[in-house]
Amino acid sequence: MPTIAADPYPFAFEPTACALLIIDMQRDFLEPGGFGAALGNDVAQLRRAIGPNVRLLAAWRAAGLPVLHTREGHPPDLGDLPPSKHTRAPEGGLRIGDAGPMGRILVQGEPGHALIPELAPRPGETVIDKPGKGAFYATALDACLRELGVRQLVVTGVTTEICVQSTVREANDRGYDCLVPSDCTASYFPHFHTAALAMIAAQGGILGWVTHSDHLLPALESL
Ligand code: TIU
Repeated sequence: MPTIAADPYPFAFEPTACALLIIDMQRDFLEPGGFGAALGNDVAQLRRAIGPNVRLLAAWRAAGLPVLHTREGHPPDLGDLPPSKHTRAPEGGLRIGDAGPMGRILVQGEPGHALIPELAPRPGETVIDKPGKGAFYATALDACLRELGVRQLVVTGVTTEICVQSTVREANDRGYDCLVPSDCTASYFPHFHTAALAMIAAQGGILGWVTHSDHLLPALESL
């Protein structure tokens, strides 16, 4: 069984029980003119995770291991959008459901809701639509992973301290071992990125393990 160098200690990678879970690499978060930019954020901070995700995804596909993608968003009637999530936005800025430069913000089917073309899912890869920050809340993700026999997750995507960390926390509570490659995740706020990764690996790996894709790629290539 390959071992991956990680914090707080090496991760015992079980390829037959491990899936790649790519969180919310959507145009609304990563492209200029999307939701993230409308909130005043610098999307360049997130875009640095694209290249490392492209390389990891290619290696993961070549190894024939399961890939799941998530998208944060809501149906056009915003039926699963809690008022609390709708109203809590920077004053005067765009809100979920409003018309933005890439269609209605975070609404399913709109251009901005789509995954970025660099990481477009392939047929056979699962895409989970999620209304919340964590990918397990109000989705079939847990059932899907159990069906696949998955016990370990490599979690990547954006943003480190919001949807990635929420998902790692939810997965950890459900008994999954999570490994997060630091270069494959990103935040609009670099200090939050650093802190969120530190929180995952702290206290003996209280939420999971943190690595770099440079440690993961050779293990995939050796399969
Ligand atoms: N996917 C995700 O992290 N959703 C967010 O809204 N993140 C922010 O950092 N705003």
